[in-house]
Amino acid sequence: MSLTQIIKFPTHSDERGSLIALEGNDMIPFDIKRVYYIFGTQSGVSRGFHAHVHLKQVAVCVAGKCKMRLDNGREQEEIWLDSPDKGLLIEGLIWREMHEFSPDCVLMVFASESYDESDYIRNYTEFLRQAGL
Ligand code: T46
Repeated sequence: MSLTQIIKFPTHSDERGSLIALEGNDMIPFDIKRVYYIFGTQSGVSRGFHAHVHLKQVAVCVAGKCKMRLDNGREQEEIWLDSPDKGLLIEGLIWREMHEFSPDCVLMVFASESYDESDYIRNYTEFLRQAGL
C-alpha cells in the first residue's frame, strides 16, 4: 500500500463559489469521532513527529498549504497538502511530520477516535520497535 493515500473530494461549484461536503463512512472512510484544526503556525515551525497505534485520520488544508512527511520505517514519502479538495488518509503505523506551513495554512483533521494520548508513539526508536524493525 502506498504511504500517501489521497482522497479527491467532489466540489460543488457555481457562480457563487465552491462547497465541499464531507460525511463519515463516505468521503471520510470511517465514523468521524473528532475534528481538530491547526492554524497560526509560525514560520519555520514543524509539528507532528509521532505515530498512532489505532487512530485513522484524514487531513486536508482548507486554506494555505503544508508539507506532510510520512514514514513507515522502511519508506518515506512527502506530499504537499495544498488544496481544499485533497484529503490525505493516514492509517496504520505511520510516523508523520508536518513542515513548511504557509502563514495562511488551516490544516483540518478528521479523526476516527476521541483524543487519547496513550495512542501516540512519540519516540522514533519505539515506533521502529512497534513496526517490527
Ligand atoms: C496528528 C497530527 C496530524 C488535544 O487536547 N486534543 C486533540 O484532539 C489534539 C489533536 C491535541 N490536543 C492537545 C495535545 C497537545 O497539548 O493539543 C496540543 C497539541 O497537540 P500535538 O502536539 O499532538 O499536535 P501536533 O500538531 O504535533 O499533532 C496533531 C495531532 O495531535 C496528531 O494526532 O496526527 O496533528
